[in-house]
Amino acid sequence: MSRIVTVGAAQLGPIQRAHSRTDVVRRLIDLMRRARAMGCDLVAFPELGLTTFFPRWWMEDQAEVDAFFEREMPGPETRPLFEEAARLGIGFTIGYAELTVEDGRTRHFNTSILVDKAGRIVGKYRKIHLPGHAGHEPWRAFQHLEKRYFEVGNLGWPVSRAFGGIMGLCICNDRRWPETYRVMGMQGVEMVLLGYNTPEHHPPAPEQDHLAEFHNHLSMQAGAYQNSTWVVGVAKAGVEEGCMLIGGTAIIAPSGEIVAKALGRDDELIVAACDLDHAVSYKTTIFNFAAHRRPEAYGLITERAGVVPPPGDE
Ligand code: CDV
Repeated sequence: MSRIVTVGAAQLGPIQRAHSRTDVVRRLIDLMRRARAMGCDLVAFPELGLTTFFPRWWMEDQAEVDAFFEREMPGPETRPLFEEAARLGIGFTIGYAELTVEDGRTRHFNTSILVDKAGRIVGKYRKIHLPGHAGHEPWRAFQHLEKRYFEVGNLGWPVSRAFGGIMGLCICNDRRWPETYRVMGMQGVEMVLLGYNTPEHHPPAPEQDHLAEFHNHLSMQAGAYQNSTWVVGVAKAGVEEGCMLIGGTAIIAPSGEIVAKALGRDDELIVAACDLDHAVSYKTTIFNFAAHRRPEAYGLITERAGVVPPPGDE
């Protein structure tokens, strides 16, 4: 048996601050058309895929910050993307900064959506692992203020039944945390789609810089294998406003093997025919959760060992 979902991972080169949403949507549509011409059912775009990665700047004027956020999806500038997807009959995922009012309160999230072939939103995720810091740290070459500009996502990790399988979303830093994949793995996820903006330079620990691409793939390959799922990781890459972002966009099989990988750091489409049934072998043998996971023992082990949370982890 096979259930093929042909996926395009559409890496983006940099988006500078001067680039308008309309400029960016034009690039996205170009990649989407190329994906459709290559037989894709679905094309995945990166985290914050409509604007530059604005958390690199300290801003005090909330109106200036809010200009990077979408108040509706689709809105006037993004509707052409949805219309083109429906016209072509291709699904997509994209990340964006979401401004919404819930119970009378204005809220800001780092969000990703899954859109089906008819242009309907069928999945939504708000980033949970927000990296960086909340206060101004002028010693850094650039800021990473996700903790200032976004709230922790409040939707958990829901999965969607779409494209003939079970699809999940996460965003950038989430890919480094086993919990991300495991929560979706326990819901039977078969394909996790994620976007990232990862600076090559990590100001608090420059000794890790040369491993940035290795850690990117290590996290995604481990998440794929340990949860028997496809993982599609899509970069925004290249020199954006003076900050070098890694590339390494990859499509990873449930075996943990990379089946397609971007070569450069610009707009680049990679494609793979992903058989969702590849996951079945792992889900029913080595990673048969029902047969082999021992959640009752995990609690006991930490309790008996007197494990206390590390400093700063309360
Ligand atoms: N956008 C991100 O979440 N970036 C982080 C960086 C700051 C480490 C990442 O995990 O790639």
